[in-house]
Amino acid sequence: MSTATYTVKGMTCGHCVNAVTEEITKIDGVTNVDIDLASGLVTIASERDLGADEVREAVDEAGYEVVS
Ligand SMILES: [Cu+2]
Repeated sequence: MSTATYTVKGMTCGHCVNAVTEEITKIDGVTNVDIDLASGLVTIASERDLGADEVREAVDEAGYEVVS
């Protein structure tokens, strides 16, 4: 079990949050995604350590950008 936090730029409403949540949830091993819209903080719980590239790709797929 591992937890990682990223900052995502560009989310402005609940639809954005849903889109990002959906894409990240598709990553193998992800068990939970928690997003704070105001700060852009995305907390991901997973069964294995995720690569930053996988997360970046999923967020990109949703149309947003990981900034840290
Ligand atoms: Cu939105």
